[in-house]
Amino acid sequence: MTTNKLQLYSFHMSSCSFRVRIALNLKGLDYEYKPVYLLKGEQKSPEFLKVNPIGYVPALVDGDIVIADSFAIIMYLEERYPQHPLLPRDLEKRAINYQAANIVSASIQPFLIVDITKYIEEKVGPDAKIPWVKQHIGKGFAALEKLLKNHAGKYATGDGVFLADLFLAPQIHGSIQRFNFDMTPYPLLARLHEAYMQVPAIQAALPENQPDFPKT
Ligand SMILES: N[C@@H](CCC(=O)N[C@@H](CS)C(=O)NCC(=O)O)C(=O)O
Repeated sequence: MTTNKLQLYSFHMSSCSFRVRIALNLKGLDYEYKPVYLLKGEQKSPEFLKVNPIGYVPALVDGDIVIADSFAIIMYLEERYPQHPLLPRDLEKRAINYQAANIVSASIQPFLIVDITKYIEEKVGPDAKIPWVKQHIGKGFAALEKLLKNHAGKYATGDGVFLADLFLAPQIHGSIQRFNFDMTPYPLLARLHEAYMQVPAIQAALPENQPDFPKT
């Protein structure tokens, strides 16, 4: 049976799911939260692989439409539910949003997923994981700091919350929370982080505010 309510397959700690949760909140879209407990390997279950064959969260179900990958989901939401546009009208700023989002989603986050960090720990050594993680976050953050210098306002590309912010907020938050990452060399990103923590749509999307966040 198909339901009209949107469904989001998500894990509270997943930064990729966090991006989509922010988009849904900004657009005021109600959704059913379908938890996929990554630490128990539920993303590799036969049922979930039917939803997303690569076994990653997030995935969105909208009626008969099933979409996985946070970028694809956010662009779908943007076109299907145009309220609170996630892209500025200015073409240059729009492109900067794509660039910043892709630095996070292609050049930082993939290096931090459990399969990769486990491989580094096993093949290179147990002490290699944290330097590996910090090197990739630092490389991406240094680029973002330079890229956004001439574009930022209150948020990454002006005074509105746009696509770049949906990718930056979870990445900065997770880097600080999970890896105790020092933001001192990245003053612009540190300032954006402070601003993000005041945005209700981002607060509601934080890991600790999700139904699958552990109670104890
Ligand atoms: N490009 C994908 C990446 C998805 C992804 O890497 N998801 C992570 C959580 S942020 C995941 O499901 N990891 C499970 C695993 O590594 O087994 C997206 O943006 O949605």
